[in-house]
Amino acid sequence: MDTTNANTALASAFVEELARCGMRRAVISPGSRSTPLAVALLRDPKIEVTVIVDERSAAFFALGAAQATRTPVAILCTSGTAAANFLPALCEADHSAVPLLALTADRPPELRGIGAGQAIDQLKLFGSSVRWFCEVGTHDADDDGLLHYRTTACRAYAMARGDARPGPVHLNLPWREPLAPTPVEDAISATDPLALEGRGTDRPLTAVTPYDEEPSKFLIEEVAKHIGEAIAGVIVAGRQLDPELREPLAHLAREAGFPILAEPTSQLRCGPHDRSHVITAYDLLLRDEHFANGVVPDLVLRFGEMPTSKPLRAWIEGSGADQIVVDPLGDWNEPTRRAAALLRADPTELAAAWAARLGEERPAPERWLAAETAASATIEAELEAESGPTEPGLQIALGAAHADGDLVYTASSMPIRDQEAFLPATGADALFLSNRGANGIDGLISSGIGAALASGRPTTIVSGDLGLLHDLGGLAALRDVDTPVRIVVVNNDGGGIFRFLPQEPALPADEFEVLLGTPRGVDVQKAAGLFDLPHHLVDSLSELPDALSAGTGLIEVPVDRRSNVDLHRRLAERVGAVIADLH
Ligand SMILES: Cc1ncc(C[n+]2csc(CCOP(=O)(O)OP(=O)(O)O)c2C)c(N)n1
Ligand SMILES: [Mg+2]
Repeated sequence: MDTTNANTALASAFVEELARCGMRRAVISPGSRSTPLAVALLRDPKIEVTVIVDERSAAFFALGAAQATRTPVAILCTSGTAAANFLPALCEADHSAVPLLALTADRPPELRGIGAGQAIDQLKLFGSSVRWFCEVGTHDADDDGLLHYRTTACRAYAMARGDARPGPVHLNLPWREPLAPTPVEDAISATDPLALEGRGTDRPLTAVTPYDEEPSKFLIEEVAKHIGEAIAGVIVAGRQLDPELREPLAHLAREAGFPILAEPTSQLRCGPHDRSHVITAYDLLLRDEHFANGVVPDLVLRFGEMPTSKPLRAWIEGSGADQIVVDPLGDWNEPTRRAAALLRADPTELAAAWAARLGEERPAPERWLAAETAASATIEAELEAESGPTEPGLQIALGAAHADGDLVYTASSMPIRDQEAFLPATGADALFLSNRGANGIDGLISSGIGAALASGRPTTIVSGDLGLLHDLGGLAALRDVDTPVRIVVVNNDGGGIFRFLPQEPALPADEFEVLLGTPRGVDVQKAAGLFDLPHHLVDSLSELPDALSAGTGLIEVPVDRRSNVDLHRRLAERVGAVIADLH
């Protein structure tokens, strides 16, 4: 990495990753704004550079080179009409599936649209002709900035190479002064070796395997070896929809001696499979520093999306463990930006193949399992002592009620977090769904009813009160559904989730309530009346089973969002104290 100044560092880290991914050729058209990248490309010994003045010709030249070698080729230009001249070649690359990386330098946001010259709107300039567009942004040469440039390079290369169809991608890269490699003292503030150096000379920060339905022998054997050698490996299972993954993953966990930290929407927490290695309480357990430090993993095998739990994310990020992500959908499902590999292969096949390769069953992860048992018992006892319904307690009560064949659709506010933290592992063969892609609170009622209709399953929708308000009209669709749809409304009169954020202590109480608490006094009974639906008020969680078995209707669970934060803290503390006694 070139540490002359922040721009040289970011640009050279970026180019370093492209080269480590396998890029060998770049075509540069001259310009000032593109200097940081031009210099980095020219100075990288693995990359052969050709300079062509006309950007249109440069892009077509690169197109020919990429087509002949079937390897991504980068094209770099300065800002303004220079970038627009890439379009014809990118159209051709799109239609003929040729991998090109269009790198357009740009002015930073403060110099756009103010008559500063040579600045056109370059955002999504090539429209649907590119497989991926990314406004890379302006960054300091700190850990976050460098990891972002490195990971963006790996991702762009993988996107151009294609899964399965290669094609062009567009990265827009704004640069601030100095554009020349003039030395600036203390410009590099990064300290993390992964940000500074990446993964070493020949390996990209994140290697991406090409999609392969039948995982290759190499992939199976290499990773199985890695699993076999790991001393403190864990499996992390996040949202994915296929119940077929349960058996092979449970088998793999047993063979490897790894716990499965299972988010409910992974379908691994509940079901008839072997749940002996399933951990449900990881969110509370990992809030305890002593426990978290005692189980630092050396290998993380991740299936499905990254779970929501903040302590889990921080623990993975801080562990320095090799993280292998099975990501068959061709996404970039990697918010830590530290994964060693993204494997594009069928998760069920991979888990089964790895389990079969491992041979002897390894001892169970006793530390995790003992903590899980202690934590679950503690949480249950603490909640039983509560007089009225609570949000965590509701998840335990729901867990006892979920039955084989049920569908559970959970809101993206507190309910999904409480479900992750508190839903016990049970044998119920239920399907857990959520709208966690974009995390909106809109449309939950409609999505849940749509899922009920299409699946024919008895359904439980768990909504917040504002979530209900947002999609009140969605209740009208219930008239088309024959199976029971129980809509549990966690009524804490406002956005309970916001009380967990730093805004709560930072804002005066009245401002917090106006802007974030937003109590709306939703009358759930009247909402039910509007659609001629039964309404059940659950004053005690012991009434929940009856309300659920009454069939379609709104089940209102009144809770207090103010005391909820304290309850969460108390539960974490109690769990911390109990597991401390285990050591
Ligand atoms: C469409 C949309 N608007 C706004 C938000 C921001 N937001 C996240 S949670 C939340 C409050 C949700 O309140 P409620 O449904 O009552 O759930 P609770 O937080 O009380 O669990 C809001 C407004 C969002 N995620 N989606
Ligand atoms: Mg609410």
